Amino acid sequence: MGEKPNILLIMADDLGFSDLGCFGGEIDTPNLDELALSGQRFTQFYTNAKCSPSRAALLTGLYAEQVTEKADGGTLHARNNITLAEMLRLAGYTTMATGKWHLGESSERRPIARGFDRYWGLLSGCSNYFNPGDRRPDEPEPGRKNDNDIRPWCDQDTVMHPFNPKNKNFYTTDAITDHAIQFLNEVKSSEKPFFLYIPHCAPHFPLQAWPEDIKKYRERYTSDWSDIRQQRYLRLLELGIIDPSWGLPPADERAKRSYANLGNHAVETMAVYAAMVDRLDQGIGRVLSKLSELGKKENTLVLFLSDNGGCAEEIHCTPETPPGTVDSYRTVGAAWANASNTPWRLFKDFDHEGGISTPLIASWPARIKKPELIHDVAHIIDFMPTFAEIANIELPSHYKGQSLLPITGKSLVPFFDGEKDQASQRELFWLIGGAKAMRKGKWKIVTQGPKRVQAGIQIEAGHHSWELYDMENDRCELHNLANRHPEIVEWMANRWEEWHTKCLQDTALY
Ligand SMILES: [Ca+2]
Repeated sequence: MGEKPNILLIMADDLGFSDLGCFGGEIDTPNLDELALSGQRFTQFYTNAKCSPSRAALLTGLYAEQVTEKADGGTLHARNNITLAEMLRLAGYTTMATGKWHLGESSERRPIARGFDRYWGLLSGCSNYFNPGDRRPDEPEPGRKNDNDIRPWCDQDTVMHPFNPKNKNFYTTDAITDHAIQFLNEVKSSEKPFFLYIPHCAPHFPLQAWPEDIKKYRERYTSDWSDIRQQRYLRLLELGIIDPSWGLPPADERAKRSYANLGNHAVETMAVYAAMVDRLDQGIGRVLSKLSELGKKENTLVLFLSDNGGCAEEIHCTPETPPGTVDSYRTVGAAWANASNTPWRLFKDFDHEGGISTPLIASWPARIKKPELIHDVAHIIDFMPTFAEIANIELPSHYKGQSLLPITGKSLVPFFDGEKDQASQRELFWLIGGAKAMRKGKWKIVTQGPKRVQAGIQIEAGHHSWELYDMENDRCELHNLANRHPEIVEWMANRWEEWHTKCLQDTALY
């Protein structure tokens, strides 16, 4: 291999499986579509079901349960793991990040302490897009999740709390894009390869977007969520991303209720969501243009994914104010999220396919020569071995005097080179707030967990037991085979328990 490639890793937040044009969506995403058509689209790429666990797994190559304080979120421990940035720094890379961190706010857990040379962004989970800070003169109070709920931002290692942007035209997605371009300019003459991680906040709630972007979409969403879902399903089939034998699951039971609750804000809600995705794509276009302008496009691996599936939470803190503006704080809700996650069942916070399936795009002109769909199973823990391989470095067993947990992910490089791994029997595991899953080969066991409220959704007691699905023939999880194959369920459930016990041992030191 020649010079080490640059790595540009872009992650959306709460983007559904079929929101992009190149994954069947009706939202305008020309820049990501072009990237996809010149590279690879992975159709069975898995994340965790929620923001923090996905970020922990992405950055460490380990399951979130091995490296975080609690399984459903929290912070990334510094003791048993190395981050992508720390590893790539050892391999001679300049390491930069801009966007949402969400892995801890204390000094030893912030990006600069975890291997990044440069950082600017939001430390916590979400924030007002137009004004993350204090109310500005001549403007209404910014919409917030709770009163006085102002989130911490960070510039290098200086925490900004509150962060009061000086620019009156501040918009989070644009600001992240601007910082990404600034960071690229800083390395334009450098001999060193770079790693630039851009974890965008969009389209995570609150629903806020520029009026000119929203305007494009009002007409498009005069069709309701179920029509949009049907249209997406047909395009996914046409694109060859899904199998016609899987069918389209019935509409989620929460969706009709959610759509009715949106009332006369129903169209505006999805128009704003689409505008957020549109702006995200525009920003990615600007970053990719900069990469070309600097003559670095050819030998840069660009990856794009979402951290989890579309979000069904019904948080409408400003029920009278339509979504979109600085003073609103609303979510897209279960109806549009059901469309967003077409064709899968369920949502963010669930380990069914709607929570953990992401579109993944990989482009690397110098190495990925054949544009194609990759139907093999891969997982967010695979970035660590992938990046180590292309950076030509052995994964260390120790770092800063601590021994590191062994990596169980698999490099994606063979896929980039056109190899197939259809017969893979690798085991993958999930746990989120009571929901559990395991995948091995074609089999997947999954539960919604014990009776409780998850992501604002009531989980009934009947969902406690394991379901079993044949993912080759039923990836939409419509035909539970648990009663037909109890021995498979039992074997996999035991494997899940062994995995979980091992995770608890891995974190027992904390
Ligand atoms: Ca997320």
